[in-house]
Amino acid sequence: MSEEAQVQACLSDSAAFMYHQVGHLTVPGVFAAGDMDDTIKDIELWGEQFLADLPPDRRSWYVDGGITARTVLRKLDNPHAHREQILKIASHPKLVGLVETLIGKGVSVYFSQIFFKGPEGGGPKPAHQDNYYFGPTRIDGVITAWIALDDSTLENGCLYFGDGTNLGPVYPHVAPPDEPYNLQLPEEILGLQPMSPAPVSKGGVSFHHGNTFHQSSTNMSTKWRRACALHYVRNDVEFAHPALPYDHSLKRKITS
Ligand SMILES: O=C(O)CCC(=O)C(=O)O
Repeated sequence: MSEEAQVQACLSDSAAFMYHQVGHLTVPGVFAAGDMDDTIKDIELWGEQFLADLPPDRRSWYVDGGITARTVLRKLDNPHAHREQILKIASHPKLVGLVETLIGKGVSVYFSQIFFKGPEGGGPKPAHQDNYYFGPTRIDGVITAWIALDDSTLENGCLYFGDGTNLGPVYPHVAPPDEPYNLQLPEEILGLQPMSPAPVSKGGVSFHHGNTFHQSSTNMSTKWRRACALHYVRNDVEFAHPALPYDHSLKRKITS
C-alpha cells in the first residue's frame, strides 16, 4: 500500500471531524514497535550526555523531582533539531500526511520535546494550552503529534484532554514563583472543565489542537511512559507573542 493510501486508511473523514469537534484524536499503530525501540535507545544515549553536561542551575527544570532514588531526566528539548532519528520520525510520510490532513498542507516543526516520566514517581505535567506558550497568529495552524514510545496508560500517566476546549479561547496562564517556565491554567478555569483520559499504545500518536487543555499525572506504575511531542505549525503561521524564549532558528520545514 502506498504511503498516501496508508494515511487515508488511518484517518477517516469522521475521525478528522472528531478532531475538529473535540480538539484531539488518537491514531493507533502509526509507527512499528521496533521504530519506537530504536528511538528510545537514541534518546537514552542523548539523555546521558545531556545530564552529564547539565549545569547545576538548570537541573531543577530538567531532572524529575518526583523520583528521589536516582537521577532521572524529566524532559529534553528540540530533539527534532538535535537527533537524526527524531527528524526521520518527524518527516515520516505517514505522520506528516496525518498532520496535513488535520491542519492543512505545508508544515514545519517549531518545537519538540521528549517526556520521560519514569516509573514510581515520574512527575505530573499541569494542565495548559500549547497556544498560550507559542502565541501563534492563527490558532488552528498549530497541532501537537504526541508519539507514544511506550504504552501510555492510566497507571503510568497518560494524557488527559478537555474535550471541546479547542473551540474556546486561549486563557492567561500562571506559574509557581520558583518555576516561572511551568505555565499552567489557573484553577478557577481548570476546575470548570472535565478532563478525559487518552491512553495510547506504543507506536500510536495522539494529536491535539493548540488550544486544547491537556495534562498528565504522576507515573505510579513500575513502567516507563516515554513520549516524543512534535509541535507542528502550518507554514503561514508566525509565533507572534510566545510566552517563553523559543529559538526560532530551530524551526525545521518539513513540507512546502
Ligand atoms: O507528556 C506529557 O506529559 C505532556 C505533554 C504535553 O504537554 C504536550 O505534548 O504538549
